[in-house]
Amino acid sequence: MIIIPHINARIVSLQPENLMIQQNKSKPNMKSVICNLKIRSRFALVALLAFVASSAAAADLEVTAPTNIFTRNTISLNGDWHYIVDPQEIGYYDYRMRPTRWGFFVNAEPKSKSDLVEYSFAKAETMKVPSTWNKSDERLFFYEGTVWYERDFQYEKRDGERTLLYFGAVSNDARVWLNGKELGHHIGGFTPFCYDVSDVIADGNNFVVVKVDNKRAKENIPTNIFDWWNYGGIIRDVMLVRTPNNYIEDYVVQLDGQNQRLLNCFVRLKQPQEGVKVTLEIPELKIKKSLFTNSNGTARVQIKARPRLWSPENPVLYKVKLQANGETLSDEIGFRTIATRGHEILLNGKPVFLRGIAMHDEAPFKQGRVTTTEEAHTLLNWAKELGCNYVRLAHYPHNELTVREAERMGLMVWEEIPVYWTIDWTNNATLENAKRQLHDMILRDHSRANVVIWSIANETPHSVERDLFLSSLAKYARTQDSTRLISMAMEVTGAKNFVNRLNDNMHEFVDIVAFNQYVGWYRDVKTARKMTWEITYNKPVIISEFGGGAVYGRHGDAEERWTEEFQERLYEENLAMIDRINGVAGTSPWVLMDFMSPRRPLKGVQDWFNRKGLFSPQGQKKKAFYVVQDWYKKKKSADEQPKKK
Ligand code: GCB
Repeated sequence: MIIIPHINARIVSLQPENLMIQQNKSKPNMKSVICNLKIRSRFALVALLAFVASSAAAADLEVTAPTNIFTRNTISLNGDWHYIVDPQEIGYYDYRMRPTRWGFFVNAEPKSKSDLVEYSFAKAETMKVPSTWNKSDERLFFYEGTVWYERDFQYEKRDGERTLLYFGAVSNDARVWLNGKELGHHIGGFTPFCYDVSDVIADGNNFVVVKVDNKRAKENIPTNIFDWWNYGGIIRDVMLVRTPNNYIEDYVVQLDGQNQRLLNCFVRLKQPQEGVKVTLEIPELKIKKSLFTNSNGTARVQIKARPRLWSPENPVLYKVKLQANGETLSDEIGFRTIATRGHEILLNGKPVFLRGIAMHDEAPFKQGRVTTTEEAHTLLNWAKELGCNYVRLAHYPHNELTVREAERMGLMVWEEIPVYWTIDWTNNATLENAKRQLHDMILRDHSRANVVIWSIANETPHSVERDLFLSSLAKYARTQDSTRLISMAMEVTGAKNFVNRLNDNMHEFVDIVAFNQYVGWYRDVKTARKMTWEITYNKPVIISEFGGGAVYGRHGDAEERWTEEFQERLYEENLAMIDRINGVAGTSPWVLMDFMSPRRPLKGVQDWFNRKGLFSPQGQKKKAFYVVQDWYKKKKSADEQPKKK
């Protein structure tokens, strides 16, 4: 705020008429305010600028996004939103690059025929939300910058309720205003966020404005470089949520890790209110319990039960009902345990080989992000056809719909945050950003039985700073969820005489050592037969990536890059090699479907696609698909054989 009292008084007294009028004007803002107010002294000018800048800062109304959004009392705000492309951010900064009070979030319209307003949401084109702008407007295919979104809606306010405004994900940086009031600023393009708008939303007409920015930056998570398309936009669902005044913000109902006849249940209310009755029902297990919250607003209980266990062969889910303060939440929850023993991964106490495939959150046939269960189902069904019991959701949190669909289909899941390649390891804000993404991913999905691994990073260059950053993330992940396995995709170091070593200080912080290797693609395939592997850690090993590119329908001999035959041989050689690596408990070849990447410009071959898919973007199977499918058949029958203890 302004520090000089007499200036302050003057400006405040001027505010109602003069400043309000100016709200309608975009470009001339500071210049014309200054003329209108006839402020001549430099001192007064500085003070006015300070006032404007400070008033642009908003109270942060962000609240934790409640878990299981789909069961809540929601009103969808998906659909047509107006949008304005703003490469110079004129809707946010004035012509001196200071945040302006009269930005696009005001949603101005001229009040008289002489008024100058140089934008109009009402006249702007519309785009479907959720979507990516790169695939919705061909002019924005390569665009990295700011796009403004606006939508009007009607709302009926009810007494005794709260209203939340929920975003499934906005890539990558979002500022949100409701009826001209800034609600907050959210960074991180793949996790949900939410505002309590109870005091901002109006009974009747409302408008919401979102400034979305997908510019890359060194200190971001992900950072400046990454091998996938930098899709921008409101990429997941937008909803209003009606809740009781004090609602269930989070809950977990899961099988005890040590005792398969015990369920651990935890409920947390939004506010720390004591003595609130919470009812928990699992009708099929004949469970009906009343719990009462403590002074933290949380309740915990252990319940004896003998549920059938969730597994890929039998992905049984139980209907679970929770009630508190007049609100009923329903979920479908699976019960299972996940653990490791030496080199083995144990699902429900039994060793299991993770027959996986890595995949991006990219929609089949049309690209852009996955926005529907149907799209998720198509991709996951391809994974099932391949013989998978597991998918690696690389390299950032995918749509919640995908995780849920995978659970119904019996696919275990590795979830990951985009700590990818050359992160700004010494930047504290970067670490906080990574933690926040990890936190929000875990909070969103910790009731899903199929999520077995939280991954904290991918292919990061070794250094002391990186070790500090990643170990801090690993420890943090355990404080958020002690029941799942922690991993990360490491790299192997090649040595003389075809020896490969996995040598990573992070081994002690993870439960599973996973690594990516590209013998046959970035390294010569003919050497695969000679390779030996030294992995000395007594932990299960997952080969989190291997593979190579082929254009679907391009044929030739196995020596010719980009042919299906080349990729097919690469897989044959790799799988034979992997069979000789000690301790391998799972694989996720790279990758299910060709995906878009700006690092893949080769014309006539890549055309902006990373071609390492076993499927083309149109869902056609390349020859290598069948090689992996055969191998997984063998792995499956080996798993089904009785094991010697
Ligand atoms: C990797 C990365 C993955 C890339 C892949 C490739 O190691 O983890 O994101 O897309 O290699 O195709 O080079």
